[in-house]
Amino acid sequence: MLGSQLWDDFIQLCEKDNQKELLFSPLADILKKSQEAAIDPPWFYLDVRSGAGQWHYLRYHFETLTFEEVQVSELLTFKERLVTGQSNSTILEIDFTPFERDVPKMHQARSIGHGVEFLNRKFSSRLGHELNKGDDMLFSFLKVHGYQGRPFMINNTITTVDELRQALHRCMEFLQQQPDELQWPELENDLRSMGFEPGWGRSLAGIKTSMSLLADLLEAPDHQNLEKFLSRIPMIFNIVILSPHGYFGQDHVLGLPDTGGQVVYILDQVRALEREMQKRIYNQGLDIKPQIIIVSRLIPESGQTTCNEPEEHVHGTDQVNIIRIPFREPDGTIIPHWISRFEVWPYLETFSREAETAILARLDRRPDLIVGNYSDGNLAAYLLAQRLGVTQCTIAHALEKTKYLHSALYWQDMEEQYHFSCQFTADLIGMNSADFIITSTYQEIAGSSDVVGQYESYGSFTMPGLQRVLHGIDVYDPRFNIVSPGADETTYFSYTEQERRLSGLHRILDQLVYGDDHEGCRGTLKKRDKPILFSMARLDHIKNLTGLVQWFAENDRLQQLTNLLIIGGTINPDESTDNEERIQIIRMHSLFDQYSLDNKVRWLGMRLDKTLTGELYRYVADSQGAFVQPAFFEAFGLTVIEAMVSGLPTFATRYGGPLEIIEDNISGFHIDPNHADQTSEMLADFFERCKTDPSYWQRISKGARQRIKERYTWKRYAKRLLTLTCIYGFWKFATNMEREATGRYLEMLYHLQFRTRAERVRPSL
Ligand code: UDP
Ligand code: LCN
Repeated sequence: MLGSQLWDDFIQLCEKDNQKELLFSPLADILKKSQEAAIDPPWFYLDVRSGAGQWHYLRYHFETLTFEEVQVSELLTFKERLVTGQSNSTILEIDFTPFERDVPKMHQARSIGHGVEFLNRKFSSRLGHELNKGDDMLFSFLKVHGYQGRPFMINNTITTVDELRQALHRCMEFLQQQPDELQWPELENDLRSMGFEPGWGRSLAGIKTSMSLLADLLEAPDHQNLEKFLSRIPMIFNIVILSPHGYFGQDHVLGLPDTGGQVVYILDQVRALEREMQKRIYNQGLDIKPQIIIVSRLIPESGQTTCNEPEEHVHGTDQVNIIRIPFREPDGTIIPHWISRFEVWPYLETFSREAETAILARLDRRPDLIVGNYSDGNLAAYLLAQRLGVTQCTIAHALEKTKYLHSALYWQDMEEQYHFSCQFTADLIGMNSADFIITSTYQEIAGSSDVVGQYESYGSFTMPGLQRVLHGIDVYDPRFNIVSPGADETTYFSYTEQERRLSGLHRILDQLVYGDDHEGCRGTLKKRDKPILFSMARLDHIKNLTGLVQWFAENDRLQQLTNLLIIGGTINPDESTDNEERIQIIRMHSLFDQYSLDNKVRWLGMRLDKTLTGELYRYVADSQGAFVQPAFFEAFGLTVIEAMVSGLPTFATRYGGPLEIIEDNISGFHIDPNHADQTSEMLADFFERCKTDPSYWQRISKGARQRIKERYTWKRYAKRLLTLTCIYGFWKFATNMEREATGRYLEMLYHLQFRTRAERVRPSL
């Protein structure tokens, strides 16, 4: 029984029995915080979430009237019994607790997602306490850097920490006497004779800063200086990014099955990363061109896309390329067609081996960082990083576990379609092998006061008959770091920036929005003088675009006040290759028919290119309209930040990332997709208020733009990701964070559990 249902029943009971005071009792407190209940008389079990990542498991006996706290294994076993009907089934228990004894953990919920700050504080004090040992570590770390045989930072003439101290002192005195405009090439000979190699900086000021930071650290380590110094060391020249499953390309891919925000995210991410890497390398005084490789799947039958090409250069970059590797049958035959992300599991191992060969051939050295995306990319990243001994970063974008109700407990019922036995095991391996995990929001890790975080849901769960996870991941682990993405600033900018606006596109937009042609669209907007209520997404069930159409259809006031514009899917169900999408298309048509919406709603069943969508958000803002993101759950929500930065008041789901992106009634509004009437009234109230008080629209629009500018930019993202790579690289080197024992455990999990399950997956055509 879900916690929400338990709570509703409790309220009803209190009202029926006229015992309203019970609603304010400690019992009510516990029931309200219960995520689930499991009942099989005389036992009644509860799992109570008292805060982020804080769980208590309780059981009550109806006959003896006793309440007691139990171990999580007890609750999970009880649940298994309810599902399978079998008692005492023997099952694999997975528990990472014993491997985490030496890993420092945070204790405060507000520290979650700030792992690197915590590690820096924790270890820099340790560096200080362990006196010479800490200095030795820094010294040895400086010695390992170089590029293609050329050492950076210090050379072999400096052999001890004391010598390093003296050399720094001498060198800083020397630099003090040099003219400010000198740069590394002019100083190189002198500095080399003192034991220093390139990497300290290009300008004299830069070199001095790096040297004095190190001198201070050798004197007394402190966490801020440590972060500053480590992020100045030249360590990152090549990055590999893995995104195997979808159609990964630059044209005609958005909206195809399994291809959405992740592609947009990665393409913007690599551009920002390359710029930041180039800037850093230049400032370090080096002349090396960084490279980024995106590894995706080569799909021979890939329609209008370029996903059948083994290589593609990324527009607007110098050295970023997409390399595509095919999926193969065990006999080596290439699989020609697209395969759903739920069915890719048997192919990833050979994919990762072939990727390794291609990467090494291209770079001629090991990459400095491997980033996995989504469950499949993270598993492939694990295999690669393990073989190459490279720092591994995990990005989930969305974890499927919380998207499907009881997806672990009733996995067997969903296995044929979704293969969660593979996916959740891959997730456990990916997140536990990563050196660090990047998330877009806090929510993604640890949820909110009443919603469990996506990562948190891997804390403990059971998949009856397969595995009982007692401790899968801890949200207080310092691996977690919140680094939010941005919206591409060249495409998405405020409607007020008139001089940058693409007014040449307005004729096309007029036609798309108000035209009456029906090629690929349905419905016509008869009245032009109303604000546009706009939404755009893939036409998946979870995106709930049909829900929004229904709210609109059932609210006369909202219909009077606005025009509804929907972009998503295709209007012809026969054109869709995706089952879920087909169901949504049919539902959309039946809503149009049932509520006679053809004169009130415009549905564009097409994918618009990025330039056009960029201007469309602003075009909608010109009409003093708003954007709605009505999803039942949205992991992050790129459309939300795109709309906000364009200046559109945005109403977005309170389930997932948008709850954090938007500050309610300041930079937008939170809506609850499960309470249709309340939400549609809220929308109508907003437009009614704006009619009498246009400054209200302006206020929210300004708040939205400001929020994105302050928090969600790719520039900030790139700086943070590179800094994290340097710092985790250092701690991995300096401590036993390599987690050797965990590595061995993960290998068992991979070979004995994951592979066995993956072998059973037979992809459907
Ligand atoms: N998008 C687009 N054209 C469309 C539909 C979507 O360009 O017709 C883009 C949208 O602008 C956004 C991305 O696709 O950048 C969707 O990302 P989001 O995070 O909102 O959702 P996801 O599809 O990843 O679940
Ligand atoms: C996947 C999702 O479902 C979205 O919520 C994110 O915005 C997107 O990836 C990019 O991370």
